[in-house]
Amino acid sequence: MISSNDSPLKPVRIEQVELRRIAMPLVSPFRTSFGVETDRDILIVHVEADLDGVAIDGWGECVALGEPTYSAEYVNGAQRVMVEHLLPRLADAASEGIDAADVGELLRSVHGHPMAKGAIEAAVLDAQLRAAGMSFAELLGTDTDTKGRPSRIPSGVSVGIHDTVEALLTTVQGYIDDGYVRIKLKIEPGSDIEHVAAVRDLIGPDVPLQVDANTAYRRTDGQHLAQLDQFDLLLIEQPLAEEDIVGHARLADEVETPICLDESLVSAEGTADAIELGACEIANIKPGRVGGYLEAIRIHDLCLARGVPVWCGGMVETGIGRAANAALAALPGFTLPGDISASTRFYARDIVTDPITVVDGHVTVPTTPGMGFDIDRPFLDSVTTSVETIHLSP
Ligand code: SMG
Ligand code: MG
Repeated sequence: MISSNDSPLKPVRIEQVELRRIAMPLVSPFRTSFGVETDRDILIVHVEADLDGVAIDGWGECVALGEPTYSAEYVNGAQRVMVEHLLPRLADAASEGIDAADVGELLRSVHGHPMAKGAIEAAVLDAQLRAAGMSFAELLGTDTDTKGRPSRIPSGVSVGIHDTVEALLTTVQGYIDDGYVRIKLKIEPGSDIEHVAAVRDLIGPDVPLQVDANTAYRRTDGQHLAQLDQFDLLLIEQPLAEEDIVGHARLADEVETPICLDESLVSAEGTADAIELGACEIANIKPGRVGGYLEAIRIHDLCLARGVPVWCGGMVETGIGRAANAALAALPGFTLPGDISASTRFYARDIVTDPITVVDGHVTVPTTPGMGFDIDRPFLDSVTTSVETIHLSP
């Protein structure tokens, strides 16, 4: 679909790349088993491209967090690896013209750093799509549903760990009132069974509910986690360490609730292996975590072929990342609601002019040319804390 041979997109020459850091306070602290986020320090990749003499901008959001606590990547490291290792590898091709489908191969000799690579690929793809006047959803064929109506996707919300059950219930009730069709609770030892029981009691048996441990448990916690089976959860996300594929496979035998991997899945090959080993009954697909939207599509395709349900995860993105996630999540294998909540779930004001909104529990797939958003330049400038510019071609 998006290989360079049959792509409807033309390569773009890239003159320079601007690496912008922005400071975005969260509307409320977001606590997970690995820490608390109160403000995001986000790296935005802005490619300044040219197609047949016409200037085109392309934007990509790097999902690396401020500290290497979700995964090994972190925002300062992502920026350094872009400047010192990734962007120089694009320099030769940049003056001829780059196709997003070739970025992965051009950057392959650098080990790891999928979030940094994925942000560059997204910015190139955004520029190519804008040049073609085409939306990412149109490229994917997800702009309309089977009846030709604008596509929409169900919206789930991720709820942080709360100090008390009472506070958690107040927060969850607020999201139910906002119309979210699925609740995900962050859990950790000490904030799990009782919290999930109280939320299930609050929302009743029919609202889809799932939990995310962000690697907080150990192999020996199988019987403890099996207590969650009574709450009819959609899935348990990433209970064990990122590297512990065998542990997840054993847990999948011990616990009835399906085991879903997030942090462990960083490539299509690794996902196929985890599925084969019985460690991944459901897959959380995050384009940033796997090196970009194109690898995310490959993972979707292989999961669909193997009958493994997938859903689209979130990394507390701004409207840049969220818009593209919404277009991706309308692909047919995404049979579970994603962490694609409204922009206002995390941000008082977004850096795009058309932030994601949730209506009747759904998000309309954006069809703006490019990855699905337009930048609010004055507001982006006002939250920018630094700009590093790298010249790629004359
Ligand atoms: O973007 O809505 C969102 C947050 C979804 O819970 C979420 N993400 O492990 O799935 C996850 C976390 C990673 C980021 S936590 C700061
Ligand atoms: Mg997760």
